[in-house]
Amino acid sequence: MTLHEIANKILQMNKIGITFHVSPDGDAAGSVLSLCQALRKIGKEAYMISKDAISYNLSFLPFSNMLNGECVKPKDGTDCVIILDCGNKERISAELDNFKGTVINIDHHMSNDLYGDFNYVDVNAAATAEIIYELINILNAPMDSDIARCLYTSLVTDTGSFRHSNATTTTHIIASELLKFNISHSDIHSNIFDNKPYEKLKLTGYVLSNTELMFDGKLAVMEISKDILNKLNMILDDSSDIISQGLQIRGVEGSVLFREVDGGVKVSLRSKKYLNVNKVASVFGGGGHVRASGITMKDISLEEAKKLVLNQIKEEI
Ligand SMILES: [Mn+2]
Repeated sequence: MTLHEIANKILQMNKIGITFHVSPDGDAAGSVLSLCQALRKIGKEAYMISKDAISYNLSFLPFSNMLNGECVKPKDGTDCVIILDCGNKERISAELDNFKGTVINIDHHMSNDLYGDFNYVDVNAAATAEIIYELINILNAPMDSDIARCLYTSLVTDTGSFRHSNATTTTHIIASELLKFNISHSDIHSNIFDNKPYEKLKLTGYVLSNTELMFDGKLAVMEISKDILNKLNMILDDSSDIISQGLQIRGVEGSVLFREVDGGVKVSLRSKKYLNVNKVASVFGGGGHVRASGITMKDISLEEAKKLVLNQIKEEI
């Protein structure tokens, strides 16, 4: 299905719920917030569904206070739910079991399992927000600075401030179009990145000083146990900034972070140039992108998870 066809489907709907993946990152939040505003501008009864409240560093985004974790399922009379930036059904941040309306899935994850009635997945888009920018244009919804700030935030977060290899000419062209709406890219950057709790820096220091190098220095291995989080008395919502620091080491191709959670281990994977971390993750039922992927492993210890995943990386690196 083309994006024009998706746009035509949306135009046929009136009451529209929009959601994303659980634990929304900048791309998920920015995409949902911008599409919701755009749909309201063309007269749709659009609203957002989210099981989580938005994280602190994204709370500067316009209308983000409406993402408070209170609306967790479609409201009565909803024609359609649009799911953004979410690769699989299990991660959708909405209860859709009793929903009889249309489900539209718009995403850029390679591992997307096409769970929607209508699906649009563009793996070449650096962020889902790139697709949403185009969709907003097709829908003829007027762009404004609020929408532009949300979309720009998505681009910044999913491209690591335009430095990952996923950032294309298109990404930069869209960014420059958004900047025409008089938004401050510097303020956006500060809000996202210079906004960490003190404990987060302490944790980062701890994780970094315990990072190990494996496979001739090509892989940085990090871990976060429940123990250390308890010691620092903190709840960790996002560890993507920690894992990416592993890639700063000279000669390193990949970085992996094992994090102990209730009922198992979460594994994050990043790479620089050739290691296909999506391939590694898919072996364990995870996925994402070629340079950034994740796995959730249930009923397993930190040590067991490390053994299994590191063995798989050894094959690929
Ligand atoms: Mn994304």
